[in-house]
Formats: sequence, C-alpha cells, structure tokens
Amino acid sequence: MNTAANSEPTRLSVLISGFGPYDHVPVNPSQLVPKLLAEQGIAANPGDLDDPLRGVQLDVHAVTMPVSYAGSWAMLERELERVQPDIVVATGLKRAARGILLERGALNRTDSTRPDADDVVADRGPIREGAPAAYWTRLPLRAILNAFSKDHTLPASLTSDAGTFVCNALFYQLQDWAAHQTRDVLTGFVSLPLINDEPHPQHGLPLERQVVAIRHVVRQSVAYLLDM
Ligand code: PCA
Repeated sequence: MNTAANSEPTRLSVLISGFGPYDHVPVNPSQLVPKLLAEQGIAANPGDLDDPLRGVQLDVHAVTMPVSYAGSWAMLERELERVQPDIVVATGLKRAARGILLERGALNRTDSTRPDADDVVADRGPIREGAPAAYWTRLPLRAILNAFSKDHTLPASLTSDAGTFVCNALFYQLQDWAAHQTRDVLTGFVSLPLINDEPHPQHGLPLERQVVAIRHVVRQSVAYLLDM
C-alpha cells in the first residue's frame, strides 16, 4: 500500500471480533478486549516517531459473536460487509493457555463432541466441502511476537492448533472469505487466556495485559499493511 507523504491521514479500519460466554466461562476475555479497544481507540504513541500508527486514522470496530458454528460466521460476515475492514483480528478464549497464542492457521475440519450455543454437535468432517485443507493466517506473526518479546509482561507463543470447535471453524471461514476478496485484507486469529489478576498466574493474564497485546497485534498489522 502506497502512502503519499502528505498531511491527510491514511484512513484504515480494523474489525476485532470475540465470543460471548460459554461452558461455565461467565466472562470471556474475547468479548471484553475488542469492546475496550473500540471504546479507547488505537492511536500512535505521541512520543514515538517510529510508531506505524503515525499519520493513520484507525477506525476500530468490535463485534461479539455467539459460540455457535452457524451464528458466529453469519454475524461476522455481516460485519465484514458493513465495515469493509482492512484488518480483521478474530479472538477467542483458550482456557488452558498461559498467555497469548498467535494462531498460524485454520484447518478445514470440525471434530468436537461439545455442543455449541444452538446445541449443535458438528459432524466430524470438513467445514467447507471441496475447499482447501487449511489456510495460513495473514497477520504478521513474527513481527507481533517480536513486539511482545520487548514487553516482558506479555507471555506469548505461536501455535498451529486453534482447536476443532467454534474458534477454528470461524477462523477457517474468515480466511476462506479473505482468499476470495479482490483486495488484500489482513485477517487472522489470536487466542486469549482466561482473565487472571494474580501477580504470577500459572494460567491467564490480567485483562489490561490482554488489551495491550491486541493493541500490539493491530499496530504491527498496520505496519505490515502500509509496507505491502
Ligand atoms: N473459545 C471456544 C469457542 C468460543 C471461545 O471463546 C473455542 O476454543 O472454540
């Protein structure tokens, strides 16, 4: 993407999605983090001349989806059409995660005995018949991980397994959608751990750290997009 050096800010929009409560998880961080980011906005750090967000006006949209195979994609697709985002960061909870999990890719498969919010237990099989077996993320995971590593309070790792439940199904459909767009849209999935405010938690991270993490994800994605 070419940005001329003029005074007009480059307008970009980001859609950040998450899920509502499910399975005895009363507060899903993936519901709160996108909402907080949309409320707070994401802008350049005033003192940082190298901040990729300098000269960028970023519109931040949040959506909370039901933990339903059909309902989550229907809702996200509607938002994609409405917002026409340049970047999409889908998030979901991984209860066993110690920190932030940057998902490398989505598999064309459901395989879970767990019923979704509509009481649907998905067949073991492809999400989209005849579609590719997997899609890679479009988010710049290495740059994001580097940004995290400078912040020692953000444990994170790359993972190749978004599970076989609703998160992976949503991720797969999002990547399939992006593959069929005529313009480049950076799309991907980040799994969040439980909210845990203990100083040295075995599992989970404080909500505020999770918000900072997704801010890094968006900032690095903007840098990557402007460089394309
Ligand atoms: N995590 C579930 C679905 C919703 C969520 O936040 C999953 O791992 O598929």
